[in-house]
Amino acid sequence: MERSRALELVKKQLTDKRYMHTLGVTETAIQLANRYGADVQKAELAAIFHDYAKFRPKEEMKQILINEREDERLLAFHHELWHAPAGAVLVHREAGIEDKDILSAIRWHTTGKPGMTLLEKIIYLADYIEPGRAFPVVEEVRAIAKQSLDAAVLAAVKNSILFLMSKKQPVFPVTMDTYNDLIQNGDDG
Ligand code: DGI
Ligand code: FE
Ligand code: FE
Repeated sequence: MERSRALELVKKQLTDKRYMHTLGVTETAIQLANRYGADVQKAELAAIFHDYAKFRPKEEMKQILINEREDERLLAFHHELWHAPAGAVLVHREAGIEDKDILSAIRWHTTGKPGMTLLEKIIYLADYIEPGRAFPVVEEVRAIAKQSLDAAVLAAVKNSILFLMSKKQPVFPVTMDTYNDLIQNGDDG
């Protein structure tokens, strides 16, 4: 799909602020794909569509997770986690994206997963460090991203978990699994 067509489809789904975030993730994902040798067109499309389901009604997302037999543990966790797997389903269904690599990068962009592919890592990280992000550790993670993709993904996962813990929020098991996998199997663990 053409970039312009993808952006047109996504813009209708998002607020202006979230659309700006999407443009930031897209530019960052393209840079990371170039730096780390990923498919640039897949990175671009996955980034454009990554938050496609962000503003879908909770009930709609819940039904999708049930009908598509997604991880049932999600239902006991915050609905913020639902837009990633629901997004993969809806981007396939409504935008006609069939590429498994792209859909998988969308599906895992919030929690990560053990054994992430290059494209999954790029979308996860681009979401965290795009230019619109302004939390305290983001500069540090941006700097690491210039040196090592795995080290930067690990820093992003670690800081996400620390942030959730500092707010007394539960951490989804897959987020912890992602952290453990990177620590035990990553190049920089
Ligand atoms: O959609 P974005 O805001 O661009 O970013 P995202 O998809 O990475 O994260 C969406 C939200 O999900 C964010 O507010 C933090 C939350 N989140 C991420 N991992 C976990 C989580 N919430 C819980 N409870 N547990 C997690 O493991
Ligand atoms: Fe998201
Ligand atoms: Fe996002």
